[in-house]
Amino acid sequence: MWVVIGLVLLVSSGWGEIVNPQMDGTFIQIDGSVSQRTFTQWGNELALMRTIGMNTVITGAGRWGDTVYYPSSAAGVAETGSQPFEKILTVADTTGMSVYLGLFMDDGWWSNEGNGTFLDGMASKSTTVAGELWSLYSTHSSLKGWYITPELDNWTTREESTRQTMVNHFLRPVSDYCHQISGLPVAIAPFFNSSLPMTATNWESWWVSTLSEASSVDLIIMQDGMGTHSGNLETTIPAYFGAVKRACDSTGRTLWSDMEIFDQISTSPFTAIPATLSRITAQIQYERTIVPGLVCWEYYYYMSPNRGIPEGELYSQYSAYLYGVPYSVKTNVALNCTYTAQPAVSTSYPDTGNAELTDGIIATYNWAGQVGWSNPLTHPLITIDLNSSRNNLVEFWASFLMDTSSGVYLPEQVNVLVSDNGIDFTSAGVLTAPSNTNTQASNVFVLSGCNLSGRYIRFEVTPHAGTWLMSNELQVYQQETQTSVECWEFMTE
Ligand SMILES: [Ca+2]
Ligand SMILES: [Ca+2]
Repeated sequence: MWVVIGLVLLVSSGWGEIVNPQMDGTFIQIDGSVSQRTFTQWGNELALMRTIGMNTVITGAGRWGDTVYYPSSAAGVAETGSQPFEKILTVADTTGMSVYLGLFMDDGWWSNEGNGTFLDGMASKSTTVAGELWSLYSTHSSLKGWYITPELDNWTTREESTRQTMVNHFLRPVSDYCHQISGLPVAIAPFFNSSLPMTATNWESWWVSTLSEASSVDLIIMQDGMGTHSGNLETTIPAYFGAVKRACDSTGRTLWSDMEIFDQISTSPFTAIPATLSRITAQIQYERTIVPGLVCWEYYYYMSPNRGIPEGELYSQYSAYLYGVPYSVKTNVALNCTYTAQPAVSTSYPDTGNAELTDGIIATYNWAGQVGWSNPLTHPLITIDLNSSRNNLVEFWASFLMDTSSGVYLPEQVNVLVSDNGIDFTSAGVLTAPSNTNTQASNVFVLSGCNLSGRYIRFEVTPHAGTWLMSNELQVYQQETQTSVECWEFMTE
């Protein structure tokens, strides 16, 4: 059993009422591209979030380094974007959502957590951001709190003197200032790494000291580490969440989870894909037994239908789970399957391990992840062996890099053919190019609405004449219909 308290709202939609445990909101990263979104786009995005029961948005930093995402009069900063905070707050006012605004981040944080002078500078910039955001946006009814963006962990400030320097020169002055100007709650989002030697027990007393001294920090939103694979629902999450929960309880603070809904594929560059629905429902059902609030990291990048096809697929599955309606699960049955390619791939952009086209990674503007053909005069044929005959094949994806400034163009046409014996192929159809193509990005061609069977799947690509053709992923989806919602074993214990 779990008890759902705090943030949860029931939201009506065409599907009735939410009947299963949910996430309450999300962080929203603010970066160069997200900051450009229009008022209409934010309206659509927040409406989609409300449909899946989200009522809380926590934005990324208003200032990162010298880049600001709102009109600032601070010296030496450059504003980018089209005032995302103003747009998010305005939409949230009308939809009854709560917004926490992120303050300031500097990449130097990671090497200066015990440097009082550096931290004084970060505190000064953070309070300037808070003051400016308050004077710009305090009239918005949806503005409900602050998010101090730099992250704390169970290692960097483990020494008592370093911890005190961080509290005295940064955490306490910034949180006190936010309380003083607004009276609104202040949040932070720490993480743990169980491979580091500071144990959960020692971290508990670290938090008791820190929260006792930084009395204006109200809300701890702890990263669950499930996406980066440092979190585990049976070991590390009970240990570290339990420790911080006890510290919060004894100091009168609130603990929420920062629930990771991605699955990290590689470290450098950081690459991640949306997590599976079954993992996400397991996180929700277990973490709800510990904390009253779940916000995810993060909705737009991993779950928004406006972001891309895999993200939209997770949104659809999650919606069906929430409302308890039957839904279809589509599985990429080409994942890690072997394939052949003709003509041979360019040695300049090789196919490392002969595996890049089915490794599950849609490599956006990552040259190493591409499989390239230079001006191929014959149409490349890539034939995937699914290992056995599969039925209910409903969707085919082919992802291509476009970078016109480097002579990399999207194909003219992509066909799919299927075969049971690898010799006789039948045409299955033509993939549809994306309606909005993006240069210096991957673009996914899709053929959907099929119902095919076969063991060998061939993609026949007609390149744009005289240019580079670069593919990074081919996927084949098999559909199964589920008739009941996910039910995880923790629920019945
Ligand atoms: Ca790939
Ligand atoms: Ca490659």
